[in-house]
Amino acid sequence: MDAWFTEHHQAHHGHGELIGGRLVSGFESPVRAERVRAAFEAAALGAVRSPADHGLSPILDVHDAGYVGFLQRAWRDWQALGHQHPALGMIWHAGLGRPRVLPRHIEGQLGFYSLDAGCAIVAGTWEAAYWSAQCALSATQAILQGAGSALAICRPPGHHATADAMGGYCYLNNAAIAAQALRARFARVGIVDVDYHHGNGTQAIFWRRDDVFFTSLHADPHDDYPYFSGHADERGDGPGTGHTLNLPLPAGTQAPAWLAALEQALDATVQRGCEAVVVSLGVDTFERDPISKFKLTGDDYLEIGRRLRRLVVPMLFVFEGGYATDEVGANAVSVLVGYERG
Ligand code: Q9C
Ligand code: ZN
Repeated sequence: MDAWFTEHHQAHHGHGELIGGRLVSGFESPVRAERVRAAFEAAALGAVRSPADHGLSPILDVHDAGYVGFLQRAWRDWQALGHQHPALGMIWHAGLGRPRVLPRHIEGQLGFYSLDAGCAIVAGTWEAAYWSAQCALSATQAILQGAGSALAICRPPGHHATADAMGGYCYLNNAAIAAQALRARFARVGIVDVDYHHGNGTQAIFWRRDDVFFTSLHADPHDDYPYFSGHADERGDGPGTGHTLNLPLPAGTQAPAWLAALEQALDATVQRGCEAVVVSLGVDTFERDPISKFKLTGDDYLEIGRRLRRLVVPMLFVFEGGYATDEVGANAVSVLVGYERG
């Protein structure tokens, strides 16, 4: 299995996030991707490659053009006001629904295109997000050309980004962009999201579709981010009804309960006849993750990889969350080692 990685991710750095009303140093830091790359190289699973430039078109197959244009010019517009500090997306209250009219002012646009205040924009945010998506697209191309598996070491992550809004450290939805591109060859594509947090952005993108099955194991949204989606009764809408499967789990969940839920997700993925699968690979389910409350151990990630072998279809791993910087590389790569070597 080969991996796609680019140094462009480092351009997105030096940003914080608002927690409890205070701006703190960001958990989603450049070292995360570096650790995954180093662990992948140490495991000698395959080559680490630089992504080709697949352009904007496959991104616009998933994302709103107005939103993409905003991401491209947000830092310039923000800087033009004299600001040197990161621009932070504001919160619009979920109960009020989506804002109706796009404001002209950059401050208003930051709110219009944000789900929460977890997404700072710095000078290199667009560069990093663009190339993160290109990693996913290059790994996708390998699968389209016949590879059995591939890894996209994406940073920033993607699964909280909707078609037209950033959220939860995510700007472009790498897994959704990959799944959409896989549709060129595979009639039915599955997305198995194992990140600690519900993949609300991915769910929203495919909510009304029957050609992409989305299933997610995550923290119960009563208790954890993203709070407003991921409940078990969310199953899709219209033609997409039954093509979303949410498996929320309580704080403190350990491997036996987590793996039992994974089996349910895999059963459903097989049952839907998915011909290729994207794994949204977050390892913030780890017992020492600083922002999460599940209790998976290092060895559990090998077992997750072994269990995924049951899906005998091409599999694309897309890196998402995981904030225990000392272990994030080993944990993510253990999933791949379990998958490749059993
Ligand atoms: N008390 C991903 O894992 N809120 N995003 C953290 C901590 C946002 C996580 C608050 C978490 C977003 C890709
Ligand atoms: Zn997460």
